Amino acid sequence: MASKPFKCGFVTVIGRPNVGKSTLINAFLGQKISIVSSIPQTTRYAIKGILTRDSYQIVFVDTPGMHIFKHRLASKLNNIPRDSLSYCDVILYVADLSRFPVEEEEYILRTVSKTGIPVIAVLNKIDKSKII
Ligand SMILES: Nc1nc2c(ncn2[C@@H]2O[C@H](COP(=O)(O)OP(=O)(O)O)[C@@H](O)[C@H]2O)c(=O)[nH]1
Ligand SMILES: [Mg+2]
Repeated sequence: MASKPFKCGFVTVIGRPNVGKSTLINAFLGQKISIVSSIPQTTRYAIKGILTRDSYQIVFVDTPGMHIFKHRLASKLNNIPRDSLSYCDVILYVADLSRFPVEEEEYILRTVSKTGIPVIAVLNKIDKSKII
């Protein structure tokens, strides 16, 4: 009997600070690999979590939130998600429905769409949604 082909890929999780990216990755992995905090910019590096199953392996890349920067550190933090996009197979774009979209949303979507990489939109915090 032919065995299933083993698949492997990188998934970069991107979005504004505090939308729930780290929470989502921790939920996928069933363990806390990434800091979850209500304080924006807690994830300062691209943290990778690997989910391994019989027929696939997914490397989730958690990134600092992307935003329009007002100071130097924040500007550097934008480089991390941007670099993570250069090697991933799928992008998970996380939107926080408890807040109304702002300029940053457009900035991130513009960055993401330029890559040509398939994007899955995750509508998060629907429990506190102001939109749907
Ligand atoms: N109400 C609500 N809060 C959430 C949800 N997902 C994450 N959070 C909270 O949002 C805050 C930011 O989460 P975090 O994963 O650190 O966001 P990140 O900055 O995008 O990685 C934390 O206080 C989480 O507990 C959700 O679906 N609903
Ligand atoms: Mg985070």
